[in-house]
Amino acid sequence: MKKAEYLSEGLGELEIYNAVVNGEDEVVREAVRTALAKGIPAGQILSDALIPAIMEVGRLFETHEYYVPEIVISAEAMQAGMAILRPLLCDAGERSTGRIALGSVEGDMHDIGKNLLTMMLESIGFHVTDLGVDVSPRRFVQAVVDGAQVIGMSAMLPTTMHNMKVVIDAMKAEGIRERVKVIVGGALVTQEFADRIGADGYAPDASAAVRKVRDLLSKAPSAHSVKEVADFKILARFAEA
Ligand code: B12
Repeated sequence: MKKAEYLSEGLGELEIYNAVVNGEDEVVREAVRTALAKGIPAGQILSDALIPAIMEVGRLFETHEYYVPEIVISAEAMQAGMAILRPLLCDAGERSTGRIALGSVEGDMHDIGKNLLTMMLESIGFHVTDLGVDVSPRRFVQAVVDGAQVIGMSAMLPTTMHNMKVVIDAMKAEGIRERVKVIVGGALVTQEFADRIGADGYAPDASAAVRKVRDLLSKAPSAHSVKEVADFKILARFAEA
């Protein structure tokens, strides 16, 4: 296993990292609670331990040291840690009236990146509807009808990315495309792809996505300003690294 030397052993971040890579969800829960009790901010645990760990899992998959069963177990361990952090990251003082619906497109079961984005948007006060994974175009359209100002679509596979365009086309067919801003993301998604399918925005990571959503909402008639929180800045620092 590639060791994350920069992580602090004493504060428990290295233990969290190793436990995610090894797929030990109970150890992750315990170590996250211990790190919080030692005063490490939730955002730092996420950006310095959980995210680097799942990236390492991705690297191990690419080098054929890990296979799908290992990734599933590591992803579950990561989600176990995120579940503990979620209420802490989402405890925003100021609420925004920005309404966003997020989902992984039809055929795509990856949701860690989407869940991270959901947490970050909630942490700065947006009202986020998580549509889940394998979301049909009809369900995205319904979210717009239900009042979402921004639709966020996530896709991690070359075989599911095209479903983003299917959703945009379905919005056009229903005559609701102009009522909503569409932002897309995921490992293989690029700005060029976003432009090609007619999305309003693209972002390579969750912190850039938050900035993009704020930008899109500021152009919308009912946009409201939102407050940055410390955890968001920590995540932004990670994304820039
Ligand atoms: C974990 C994982 C899984 C888990 C998913 C568990 C879960 N609950 O999500 C499981 C085991 C289920 C899985 C299954 C598969 N996977 Co997989 N998986 C991964 C892995 C290792 C990590 C993905 C991840 O969570 N990254 C961490 C998060 C934080 O990053 P992220 O998802 O990229 O999200 C960030 C940005 O992309 C962006 N973002 C994401 N969504 C959105 C949305 C918006 C609107 C915006 C603005 C931004 C944004 O912000 C996020 C946060 O910063 C990647 C490897 C990799 N390098 O990405 C492969 C990977 C994505 N998987 C891959 C494959 C092939 C598969 C399978 C087909 C494997 C198989 N043979 O069965 C299946 C497909 C299942 C399906 N139908 O979806 C390939 C896809 C690429 C390709 N060329 O095909 C990858 C790249 C691995 C590889 N190198 O081959 N996988």
